[in-house]
Amino acid sequence: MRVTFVGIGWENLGISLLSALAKREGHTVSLAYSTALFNDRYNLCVPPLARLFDDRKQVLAMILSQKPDVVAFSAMTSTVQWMLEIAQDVKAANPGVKTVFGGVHVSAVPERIIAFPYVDYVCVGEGDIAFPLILQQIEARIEMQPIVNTWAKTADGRLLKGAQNLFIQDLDQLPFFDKTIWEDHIRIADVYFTLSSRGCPYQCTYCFNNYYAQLHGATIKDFIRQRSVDHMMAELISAKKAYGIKFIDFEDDIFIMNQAWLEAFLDRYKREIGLPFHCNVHPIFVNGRNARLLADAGCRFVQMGIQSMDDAYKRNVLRRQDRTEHIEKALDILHHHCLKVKADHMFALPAEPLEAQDKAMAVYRRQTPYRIQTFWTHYSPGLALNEFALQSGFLSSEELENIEKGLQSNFYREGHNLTQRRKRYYKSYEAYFKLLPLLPAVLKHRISPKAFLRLPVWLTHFFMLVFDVIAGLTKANPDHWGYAKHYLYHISKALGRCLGLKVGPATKVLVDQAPQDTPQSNVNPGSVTHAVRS
Ligand code: B12
Ligand code: SF4
Repeated sequence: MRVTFVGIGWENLGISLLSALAKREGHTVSLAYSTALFNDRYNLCVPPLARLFDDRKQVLAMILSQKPDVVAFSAMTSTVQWMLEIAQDVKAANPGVKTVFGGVHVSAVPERIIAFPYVDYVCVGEGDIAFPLILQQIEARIEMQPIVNTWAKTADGRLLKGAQNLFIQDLDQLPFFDKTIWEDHIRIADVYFTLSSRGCPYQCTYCFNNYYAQLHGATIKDFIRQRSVDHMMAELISAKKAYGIKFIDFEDDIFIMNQAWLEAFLDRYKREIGLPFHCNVHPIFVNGRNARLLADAGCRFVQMGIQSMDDAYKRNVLRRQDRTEHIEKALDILHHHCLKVKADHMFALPAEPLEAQDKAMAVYRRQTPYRIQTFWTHYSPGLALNEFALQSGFLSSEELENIEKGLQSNFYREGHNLTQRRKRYYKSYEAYFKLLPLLPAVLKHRISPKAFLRLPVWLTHFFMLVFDVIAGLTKANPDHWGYAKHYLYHISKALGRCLGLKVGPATKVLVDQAPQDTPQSNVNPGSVTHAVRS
């Protein structure tokens, strides 16, 4: 059967994995990809340029030209609206095609997504077992039976809800991520995305783990899973050969969660891979030993969530377990081991005292991360933070309903329902936090956010972008360079297309060996170890 995944903006590891699983079952997989230039739902949103490079029509034409039996979408809140529109167009052009939706947004509000007439299946939670079964059912054209983790519409309009599986426990039974489908579009060698684990021990109220962990009725112990060192290493060795990768980005929520695993992995990684890499850490898990081992194995950059420096707010509203003392200690240790820290910081959190920004400034001045990555609070479905925001008047139920339906997705560089005064206040701190890493020590106390308060918001925003780009590029983070090269590649490809010139694929394959070849690729979906919640 022919399956087309629809990708937007960046590589999506959920798609990569489901593609490998579909291929394992003998299906033909292709990808229809939107560059979403200048509206990538990630960093850049410049509407006039986004309109200029809009490739929606091409994506639709690409999907239809592949004559798929199934079109599959992996949706975040930032992308679901666009995907629903594409699904509608696909169905209008070819009503026989089945559309399947999954991903974090869909898992939070399956009832909203299945309600759209052009959506046939939604996957709630993990799709590793469900997706191959959905394909099997569509292919066999048999009478529809409920499928685990899946809601489906029957021909006569009934809704069939499958049982919610417990989380798949043995990640080694899964194939490697299928990177081959991205080769035309993503510069895989620049930054190789991967994951060793799933799950997080915490449930911060603004994070998807907050509801995802409870989806399958599992305990936290069942939720946190990790691939074996062998399985992880086999993927990296294969990818290094196939693509000549230069830098690895481990996107695990907390890469350093399991000290024993980390030590065994880093020992082999250092000897057999030896490439610089990036990973996510958590202040509570940082210690002298793991920081030293990370640095020794080639880790150059770590990303650490800080979000707010108001301890009481953080504990009571965000339910984050770390305190300022953990953060200061972690920054000390990481800097001592020359690990460059990218700190995640949130603005416009509902009812957070304004002084939280001054507390953060004091810490950032003392222990300046190489980059402070700022996020403006947005509300996505399923979060416990939404309840708080509703009760405290920062969010209306009408807005939440629109967000859940994918009709309103505020971008992450704006705030939600902010007064101009508040917006200006946050913007001035944002610009200052972007500037801090560039300032010599003597100027850190001399310049303050007040310097930006007098400027119009748009100018402060412009300065902030400039500081951010300078910090990213001068600190030689492959992440930044990778992002810049990604844009350059796609802009030249678009221009080339206008001029009738052909631009080659984004990734050069060195060895014709698909990195999704897994040591144990003959597991069928029905036999994967799992338990069904009654
Ligand atoms: C890697 C990552 C990124 C990467 C790659 C993004 C991408 N396109 O995949 C980068 C750094 C680019 C990124 C950027 C952003 N990210 Co991000 N990211 C992640 C992260 C850490 C891992 C995602 C992942 O690969 N998981 C592993 C795969 C295997 O799991 P999965 O995707 O969930 O897929 C499984 C199931 O969901 C299901 N499934 C998924 N899709 C489908 C489709 C079908 C048809 C079916 C049947 C099943 C199915 O089956 C899969 C296998 O079990 C997650 C947090 C997390 N731990 O998941 C955040 C996360 C997805 N990101 C998030 C956000 C908000 C963003 C940004 C908007 C933030 C920002 N401004 O920077 C941007 C948006 C970028 C974009 N346009 O896509 C949020 C999304 C919340 C939401 N409700 O939408 C998350 C959940 C983080 C969080 N703390 O809440 N991100
Ligand atoms: S620690 Fe990070 S990944 Fe874990 S729940 Fe909190 S925000 Fe999410």
